[in-house]
Formats: sequence, structure tokens, C-alpha cells
Amino acid sequence: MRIIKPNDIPSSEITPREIYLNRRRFMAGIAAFAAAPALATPAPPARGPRLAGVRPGRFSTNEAKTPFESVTTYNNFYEFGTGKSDPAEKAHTLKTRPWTVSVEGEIRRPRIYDIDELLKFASLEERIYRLRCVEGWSMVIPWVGFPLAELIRRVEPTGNAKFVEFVTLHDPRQMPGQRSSVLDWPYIEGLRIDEANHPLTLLAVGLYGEVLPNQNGAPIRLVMPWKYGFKSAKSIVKIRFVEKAPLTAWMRAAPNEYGFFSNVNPKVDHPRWSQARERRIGEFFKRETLMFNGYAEQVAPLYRGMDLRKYF
Ligand SMILES: Nc1nc2c(c(=O)[nH]1)N[C@H]1C(S)=C(S)[C@@H](COP(=O)(O)O)O[C@H]1N2
Ligand SMILES: [Mo]
Repeated sequence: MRIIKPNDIPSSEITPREIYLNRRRFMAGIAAFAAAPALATPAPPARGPRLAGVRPGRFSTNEAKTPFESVTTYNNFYEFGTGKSDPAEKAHTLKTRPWTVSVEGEIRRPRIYDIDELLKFASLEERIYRLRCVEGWSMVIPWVGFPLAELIRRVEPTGNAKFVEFVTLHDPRQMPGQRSSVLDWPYIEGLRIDEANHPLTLLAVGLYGEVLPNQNGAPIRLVMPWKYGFKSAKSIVKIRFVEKAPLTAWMRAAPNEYGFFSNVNPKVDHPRWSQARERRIGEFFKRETLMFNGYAEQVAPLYRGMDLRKYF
């Protein structure tokens, strides 16, 4: 299946941002006239090029999707600042082409992959997943991507590959938030090899059928829906197979608050707040947080016999 790259798409197929914005302003004008005082309507985020050949994938929830506008303007991406609107405002400085992902470590076929080569690895699927942030909010996002297991199979891990480390780009010229020492850069995350190989674990390259917006971790990021959002590292440049559990950026910053596993668990509180409930973005009332974010049926067997209080 061929995948359309941003440069292949004729400009006639892209909604020109100008027209879109003007239409929005026009509609906002009508609304203001009809029902003053109207709330100021912020400029909507630009829509990206569509990805071709995306088929419906497994494990999708049929819960209401969080609107595109919220998914792309309410973000955590500390490389662009710690405010929720910083990534949408600042991530345009990130250059996603050319882009390579170095796959290395305890594997028989180490290689530096060009992103466009990686995109042809597997046919792309849409997976509508819940994403629960450790801070207590959640969204439902239609990701586009392919299982990380597809990549792992190709690079042939050795018997010593017990964990996988994921490294985000480190370039303060493109990522101005890296000039601050809020985290020790680069952003590092890690998974046990069985978690990495789990069919729910996705390498996402798009959302809402479109090329991944920069603020959501373009050109390629992880998504593990049963773990707190921070495990899903964005804008990945390196995937390293290792024998020992990697020291993640959040464990380095606050080891008593962020464990290696970070599975969504309503029964294990964060030291500074409860994890029992969450606010779905766009909703008023909080809802109960589910064990493994509602994916227990799929992932509970990975942790059988483990004390999830100790291994938080
Ligand atoms: N490199 C990097 N990856 C990151 C983060 C970050 O700050 N830097 N934030 C994490 C957190 S806390 C969350 S909740 C999710 C948010 O993903 P989204 O903005 O696409 O919803 O990205 C995660 N991945
Ligand atoms: Mo998060």
C-alpha cells in the first residue's frame, strides 16, 4: 500500500488555511451578531495533508472522539514549553524532513531508517484509543500508525534485548523548550520488551487521518493507551534495545513520583494527588479512571504476579 507523503499531495487537495480561517471568522461574525456577547474564537489549527490507504485497525473504542481542535491545541510537549498551548504555538520550528530513526543495540539488524522508509513498513491503521495523562485529564484520539512489533520483528532482537529505550530529538534550535532545564534532555522513555511487542503498542504517524501535527510528536511517536501519557514519547530519533531498564527522563526528574511502568492505575495515587478519577477533555463531570485505562483485558497478563504498588 502506498503512503502519500506531504510533498506528494497536490495543493488543490489541501484546504488553504486562509480560506478556512476566513470561513471561521465569517461564522464567528454571524454568531457574534446573533448572540452577543460572543466568546472570542481562537484561530483553529491548520489541517494537515491526509494519509492514504489507512484501514480501520483493532482495539478501537467507540467512545466519542475528542475534537481535532482540542487534540492539537491542548498538549504536553515540554520541548516547546510547559504550557498546554505552547506546543501548538511553537512547534512549527520543528523540521520533520529529512528525519531518521536509528534502531540499535541488542539486535541483529541495526540500521538508521529514513522516516519515509519506516512509513512503508506496514500498512497504516486507524486506532481510536483513550489517552490518560498523569495530570488527570484524558482524551479519545483516532491515531494512525502501525504496531511497534512490526519494526521489532524486522530488526531481530538478540536474547539480551530485555528492554527498549526511546529517545526524542535533542536540538534546542528547533525545540526552544530544551533551553530550560525543566527536564534533563533528551526526553527518554522505556518499555519492557514484552510491552513493546504488545499488539496495542503503536508507532503513530498521524491522527484524524492526517499527517501527525508537530505538537503531537511528528513525525513519529509512541502510543501505549494503558500507560500514563508521558510514556508515549514524541518525535523519536532513536530506538535502542538494551539489557537493563532505561533511566527515563521522568524517573531522573522525580523517581518517587514516576516509576518505570506507569500503568494507569486508579488504586495507586500519585504522591501529590489521587488517580481515581479523570476529566475527559470537553466534559464537565469527572469520570472514574479504569484499571489499565480500560485495557485490562488486553494487558493485565503482562503484569500477572507483580505487585503494582511496588512496580508503579
Ligand atoms: N518528547 C516528549 N514526549 C512526550 C511529552 C513531552 O513533554 N516530550 N509529554 C508526554 C505527555 S505528559 C503526554 S500526556 C503526551 C501528550 O500527547 P498529545 O499532546 O499528543 O496528546 O505526550 C507525552 N510525550
Ligand atoms: Mo501527561
